[in-house]
Amino acid sequence: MTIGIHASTLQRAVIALLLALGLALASSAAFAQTPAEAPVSVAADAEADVAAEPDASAASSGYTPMKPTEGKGMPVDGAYGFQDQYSPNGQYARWMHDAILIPVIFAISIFVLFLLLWVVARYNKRANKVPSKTTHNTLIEVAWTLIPVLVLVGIAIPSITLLAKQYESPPEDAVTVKVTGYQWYWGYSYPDMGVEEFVSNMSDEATAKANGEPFQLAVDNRMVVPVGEVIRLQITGADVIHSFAVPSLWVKMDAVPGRLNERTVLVEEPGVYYGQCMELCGARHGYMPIVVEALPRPQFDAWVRSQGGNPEGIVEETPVEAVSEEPAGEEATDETEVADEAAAEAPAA
Ligand SMILES: [Cu+2]
Repeated sequence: MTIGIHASTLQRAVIALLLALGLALASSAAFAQTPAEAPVSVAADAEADVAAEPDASAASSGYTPMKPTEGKGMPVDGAYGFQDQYSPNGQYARWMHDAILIPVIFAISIFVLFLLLWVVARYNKRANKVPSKTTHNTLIEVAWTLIPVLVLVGIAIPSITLLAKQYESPPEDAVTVKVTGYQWYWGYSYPDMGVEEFVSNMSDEATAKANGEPFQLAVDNRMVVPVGEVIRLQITGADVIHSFAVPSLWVKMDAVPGRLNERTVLVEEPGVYYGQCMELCGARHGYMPIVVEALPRPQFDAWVRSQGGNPEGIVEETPVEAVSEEPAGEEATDETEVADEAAAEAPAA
């Protein structure tokens, strides 16, 4: 009788353990999968439309918006976990998640489950008529203090490394992009290259489809960056707090009014990368997507010129004497204002 009960308890324990193992294996298999090469029929259909689309300014400037690659830089149906990463920080973060965090979590969960089942099976009233009076065991106490500490240190090292990488100062020649969140669209400007702020709004469904882009992620004017170069993102908000986030580039930074938050990003491959505002910012929060288009340097330069900027950097302001001849206009720069103030103060002295 006792043996019968014992056996069935063990049987249940083994089944539970097998189920847990099955679950663990299933999810690690899912993590290992890369998004399958989805059919590109949508993109292919749209290619002809876009090629036929007349775009005089693009043609003359040498810049044509790049076609997105299906499944790259965008969410994939039925997928979970991180999107494929196209920046060094993103790849490091994904490696940390897949190779460290997930195995540690599963190992600990399985171990604790095993201990629980073992206690249930071995130390119940029927199996263990005379309970032990043990209260202390130095070896076990040292082990269950030290081992968790070591596990946490093992996680903390790559975690703090990742944190530090994300906040590394950009090199001096980094391309600066100022990103401003508005209710409910984004504005981008390239102050060092003289590209004035332009506004980026969500495309309507017909336009997005025609361009082979995912609806509600496509925009009319993209943020264009050079590939393989460090980009200095200066992010702020104009009205409320927004959050600039592109999952496949491992970028997420709050856009706070009155603050200039900085993040760097380096895109390793040319491509079109989609993101969204990730701070609840009002009624149309869900409709202010972000599109980052990474281009090789020559195409990027062509895009900068098409926006009226100079990829070599803007020429320094004209000397003060040349400026002081002109009456202070509405578009007076800081320097002319300073010059005017100096001129006004001079006779009084
Ligand atoms: Cu927003």
